[in-house]
Amino acid sequence: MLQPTHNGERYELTSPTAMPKAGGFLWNQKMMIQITCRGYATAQFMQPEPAKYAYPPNLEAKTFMQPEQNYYAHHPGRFVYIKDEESGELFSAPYEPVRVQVDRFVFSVGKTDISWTVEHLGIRVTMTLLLPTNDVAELWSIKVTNISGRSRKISVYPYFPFGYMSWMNQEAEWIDNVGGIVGSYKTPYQKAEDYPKTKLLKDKTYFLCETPPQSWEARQKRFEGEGGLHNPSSLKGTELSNSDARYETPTAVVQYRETLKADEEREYRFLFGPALDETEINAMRKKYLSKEGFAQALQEYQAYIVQGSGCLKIETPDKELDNFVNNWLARQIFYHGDVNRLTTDPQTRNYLQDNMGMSFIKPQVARRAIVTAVSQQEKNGSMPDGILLAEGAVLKYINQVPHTDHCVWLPVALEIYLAETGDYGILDEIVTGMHGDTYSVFERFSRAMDWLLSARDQRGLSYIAQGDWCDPMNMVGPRGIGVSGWLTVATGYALKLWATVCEQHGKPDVAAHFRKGVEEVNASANSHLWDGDWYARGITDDNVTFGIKKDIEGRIWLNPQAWSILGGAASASQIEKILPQVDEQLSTPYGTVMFAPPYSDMREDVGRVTQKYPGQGENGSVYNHAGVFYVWSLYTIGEKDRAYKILRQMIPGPSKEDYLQRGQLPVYIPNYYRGGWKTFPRTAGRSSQLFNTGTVSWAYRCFIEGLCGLRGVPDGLRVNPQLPSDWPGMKVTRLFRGATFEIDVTRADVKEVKVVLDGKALDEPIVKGVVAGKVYKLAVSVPR
Ligand code: CEZ
Repeated sequence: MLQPTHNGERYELTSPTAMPKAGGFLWNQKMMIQITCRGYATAQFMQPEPAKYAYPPNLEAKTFMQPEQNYYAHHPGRFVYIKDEESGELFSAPYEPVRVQVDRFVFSVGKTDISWTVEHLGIRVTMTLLLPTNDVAELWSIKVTNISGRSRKISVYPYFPFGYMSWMNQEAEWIDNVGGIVGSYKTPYQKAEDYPKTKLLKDKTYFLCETPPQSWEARQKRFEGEGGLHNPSSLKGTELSNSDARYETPTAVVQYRETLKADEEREYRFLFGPALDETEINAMRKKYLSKEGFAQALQEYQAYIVQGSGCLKIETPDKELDNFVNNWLARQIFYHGDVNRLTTDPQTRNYLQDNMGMSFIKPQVARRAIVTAVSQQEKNGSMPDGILLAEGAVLKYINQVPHTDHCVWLPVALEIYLAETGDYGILDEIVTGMHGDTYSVFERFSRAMDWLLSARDQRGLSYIAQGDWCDPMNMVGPRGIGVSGWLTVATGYALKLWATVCEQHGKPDVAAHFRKGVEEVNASANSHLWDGDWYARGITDDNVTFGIKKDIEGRIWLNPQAWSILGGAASASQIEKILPQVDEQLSTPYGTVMFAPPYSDMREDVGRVTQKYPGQGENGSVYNHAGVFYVWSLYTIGEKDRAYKILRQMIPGPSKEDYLQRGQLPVYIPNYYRGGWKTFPRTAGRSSQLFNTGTVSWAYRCFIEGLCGLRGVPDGLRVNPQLPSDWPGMKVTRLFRGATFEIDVTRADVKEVKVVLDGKALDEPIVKGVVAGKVYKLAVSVPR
């Protein structure tokens, strides 16, 4: 049903019904498309705000990408109908809209293309989607082969619906001059002051055909007739009606009537995308719509994706794991770091974490992001809710809700960047901010840490305002009194990380100041938040502590536990109490849930998070971002079996049951899997299908610095693999500061990790004086 092919470069799913929402995604710096095995697609491009060029047939609110998004017959998608002209039989590829059980179905997700092979009625249809690297367009090739062994008469009808483009003005028609169907519309607006912004929007969607078709249809109603999408009336005739759409829902369908000898094939190419005007459409046609144009685009796109290959290759006893880590994880990080989730105002915490992963892939990108972020620091040292990336961008949606955690992510991101590069020079960079103040990066970090220290109540606990890492925790502290247990211990962690950097940078006084801060913060956490076996999640405006034993719902939360381990609030004996509680109360076969039990109803002193469906999103799902913080905290204390178990659970598979339950291909980590394992076993484990998640930078770090234990220190690479107990060994190739490390890890009768470099045993497990360009061969022994 589902297997890796081509050395794990692709995953192939052979059923359109087993995991109906399973899909793949492609992107470039200007656009993104997510497409399911059945042909439904969600595409967005930047102009510079996210926009669409194919719409659903009804009015759609503008919103961020939705979890577990629903698909329905008229959902935007890319399809081909095939009609047997002799028998009148009909089917469609990939599967929708006709939904005929075909003889063979292969949905094949690659890193640089997505394709389908569908066989039915003796006809093979191959559809392949490519993206260009620097333009917004979809490059489709559709190949039709007669595999019936006899001569055939068929019609091929690519169907690319445009949807309801605008309630103000929309039309579509075939335009000879461009060789395709063009939908034109006006992006709706109401305020006069918005008019100038709409003037240069790409209010045309084109569907261009390399080969001129026999007939076409641009009006959705005319295409469907009374037969509907499953059996469109217009496909009954010999030709389509060549109709236009005049303030009627536009569409794009064309017909190729073919006579095919046995084994004969036809290949068609199409270009689908948005444009400003006909000149632009023709320029796109000229550039791409040919065999050579497609080949060239693919080559460029492959070169683009290769830049995101990452710095780690592993060979472990778990082949499926190797596949994911070696082929797919870095790609997902590259997507995040290179395009910032296709938004012009990423949340500050997302921006910093997405970019911190780039430290492993393209460190200069991480560097630039850290500097960009601090250049938008407020005058009082705090960080804004979002980072503005385009001219004219404004803070939108969730970024208009005050969250108090954004400063925490600065040293978190910096730590990884410094470990990877050793580039302490970044700290001395002078940055004039958008509010007109000038400080070095070092000073800006210190100011941010001082702000964290200042944003605490008389007990020393951190105010939450309308949210912390948990966006929808919006009603704990709206009156400015409530505090976050997580943010308190996270402040401890941030200060601790920063103090270490201060020491490394030769600033012992500043370090001492922040070390004292760490002690204070951790002491406050222990006096007010420790509940006997774990830490509370917070204290509300009305002084009610929650996330504690006496709560029936939201009793124990993962984040305060993970971060108290990281920040040092939790002592060894407290950790000994916490870990079994997490095992017992939070672990499920699909990962560790963010808290339990989920809330069944609104709790007005906690907020919107409690209104989400139990086990969905932040209301107690296996929220992988929270899970991966915990995994990293476990690696920092040598809890290798617990850590690995949860890390592995973030990846779908490899058993068939697991794939079916999660419903997702192992080509990315989603933001959550449903929780509620005890109450709703039927839906537990189901993937959100959302590949935007801060999880991946941390997950990569957990593999590199945790499992493989290959972590940068100022003077080199420290080696401390943390294999799960049942692994005999592993092989690793790690790129680090321009050098290549080839590492063979085996078990031996040693008390601690022993490293032999090019035949010579090292005194301590650190390879120093790393020379770029050099290959280091390490034999590493770990205790049995
Ligand atoms: O967004 C993420 C945020 O991007 O939720 C995380 C948060 O740390 C990330 O910065 C945890 O709250 O508003 C909502 O209710 C949404 O659920 C968002 O909070 C959530 C979505 O997953 C975004 O796709």
